[in-house]
Amino acid sequence: MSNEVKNYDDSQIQVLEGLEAVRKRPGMYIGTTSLRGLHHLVFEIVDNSIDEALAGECDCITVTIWPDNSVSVQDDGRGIPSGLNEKLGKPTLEVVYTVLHAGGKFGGGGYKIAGGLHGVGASVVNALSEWVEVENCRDGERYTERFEKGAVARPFMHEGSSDGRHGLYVRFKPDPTIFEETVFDYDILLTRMREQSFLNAGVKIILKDEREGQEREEVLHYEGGIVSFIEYLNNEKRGTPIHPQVIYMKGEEDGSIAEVAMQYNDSYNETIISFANNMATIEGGTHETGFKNALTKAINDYAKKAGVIKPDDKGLSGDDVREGLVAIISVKLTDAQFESQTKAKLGNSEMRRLTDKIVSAKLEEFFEENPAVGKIIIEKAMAANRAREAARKARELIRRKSALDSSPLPGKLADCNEREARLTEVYLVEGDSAGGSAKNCRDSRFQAILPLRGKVLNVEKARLDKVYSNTSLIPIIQALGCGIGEDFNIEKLRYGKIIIMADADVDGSHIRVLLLTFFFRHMRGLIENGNIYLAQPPLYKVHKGKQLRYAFSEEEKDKYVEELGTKGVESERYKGLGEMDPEQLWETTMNPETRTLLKVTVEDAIACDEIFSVLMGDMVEPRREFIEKNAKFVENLDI
Ligand code: 28F
Repeated sequence: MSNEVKNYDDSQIQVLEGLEAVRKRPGMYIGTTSLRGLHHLVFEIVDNSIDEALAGECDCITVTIWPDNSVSVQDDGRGIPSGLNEKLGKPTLEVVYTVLHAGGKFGGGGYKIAGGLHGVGASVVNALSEWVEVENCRDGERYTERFEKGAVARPFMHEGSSDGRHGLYVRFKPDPTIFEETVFDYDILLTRMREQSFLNAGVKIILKDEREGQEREEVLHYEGGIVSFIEYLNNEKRGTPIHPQVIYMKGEEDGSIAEVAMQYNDSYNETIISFANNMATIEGGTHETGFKNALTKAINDYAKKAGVIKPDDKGLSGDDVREGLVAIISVKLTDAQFESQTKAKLGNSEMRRLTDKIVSAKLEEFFEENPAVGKIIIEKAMAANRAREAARKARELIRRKSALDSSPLPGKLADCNEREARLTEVYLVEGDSAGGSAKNCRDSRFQAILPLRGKVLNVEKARLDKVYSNTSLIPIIQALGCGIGEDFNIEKLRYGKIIIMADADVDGSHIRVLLLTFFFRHMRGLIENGNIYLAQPPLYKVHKGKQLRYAFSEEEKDKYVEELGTKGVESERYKGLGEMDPEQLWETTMNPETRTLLKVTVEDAIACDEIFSVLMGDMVEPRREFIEKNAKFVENLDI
């Protein structure tokens, strides 16, 4: 430990305090220190290259995962100005990487439109990295600097000529004392890089994985921008487009830009994905509201003009006109205001007016110029309207029926005594035998059991009226008590936790996906509110004499076999929940003290949406390919 006294000047102290603040409360700067936060580091650095691309100065961005699980990002932009920052008397590069918020937005200058602003995130990434190496090629010269946990480790150096190269190269290794997980997931980076290349038409992003045995490379480059995004989403995985061209609209006002791309397919689901300044607004906001209002009005106006709807008819609802719709809304604006603390809902009211104005004008024009397509779209909305009418009648029938036998709860439900929802949980159990043993071992004070009858309907391919007349779904709808679709009201939910308990085999997985698809499509509020869980029954019983262990994975089984001393040890794979006696089922899967539950969260609507559309759509090919590609995701979700 060197004993020289470091006399920091006040700017060094400001730097160290700033970076210390980031290391103390990383969540304040990157959301979480989970896998999502780890990948957010890459997104922050890439955003700075995207800014350089938006300035028209960079054509290609290369992102590489290295064997030591460091990541490098390289662009061919101008490079960071090589002079000294006049205020601090330090190289601009060092200031961008060590002073919090050193960049345009906080230091004056442009505005944040691409999720980053030339270095806004760089100092945060630096603070949270074990080391960062920067190579800056600017005006034919090459400069380097190295940092460790945010502090300068090797000072700024002018290395000489850049041999004609220009741009910035940053390689960093996240600090394992901050991040629980430091192994990068190629697919998480791929999803976001693909999104960025759609949202910034013409920017080429190359993603490489150089790790042993999983070398991969993908070039993401779409001149078509969000039109290409629609083509990507509407490929065979979601259903077949019902009109050839993607409808594209764009408008600007007071420096704000709104872009919309949309296309209908033959499925019954709507996929609307919106962005503000290239960041996904999963909870929507004013830009989505403006789009939806204009869409519903434009289609009703056109249907009335075409005589398909009588002037005094009720008209088509928002759900009717959005059935089978895939749409991307991307807005770029200066002072973006977000409503929810997750920054996932846009609040600027001017964006409602802007998207409404653009979509109204452009759609009317489009229908005039493409009457055949207008007709197809109206016919689909009319069919959806008829199905909704049928669903309403079916729902009324159920209501009347349950009103008649005045027991709105399904016969099979073994309810619990506690009436306060947040203290209770209901197990949705596959099959009567497992349902029977679950009823025997549960704690009836707060645990309810609903055995599921037969196969749950695949709602991915069914309209609402089929859902209401499906004997396996109706008991679930009645037991939960909060309605579905337009009727959904989470205040009326009868249980705090809804726990899907199915076998750890293929059938069990299928039931899980069917139920998750149903909840995702018709009761998404339950997933967003964190009410849905997956029970984790053990895979193996490992025993030797009186000693008994339950293993929940292959690795755990091997570990227990090892632990009990291999000879005389037996391990049996549980085929189904029914094989377990009530005590074992209670101990391993239902006792809150000892069980493991997996909470299902809508981490990324696109990924989940894709999973349900692909897994549950009726196209076999993409389904198999998707499972192979995403097995680990599916495993993680334990589907
Ligand atoms: C791998 C990550 O960070 N690329 C960057 C630039 C370009 C400029 C810049 C960056 C000082 C404080 C504004 C060059 N010439 N890739 C990147 N490329 N930062 S970061 O300027 C930083 C200024 O904020 C740049 C003219 N204007 C801007």
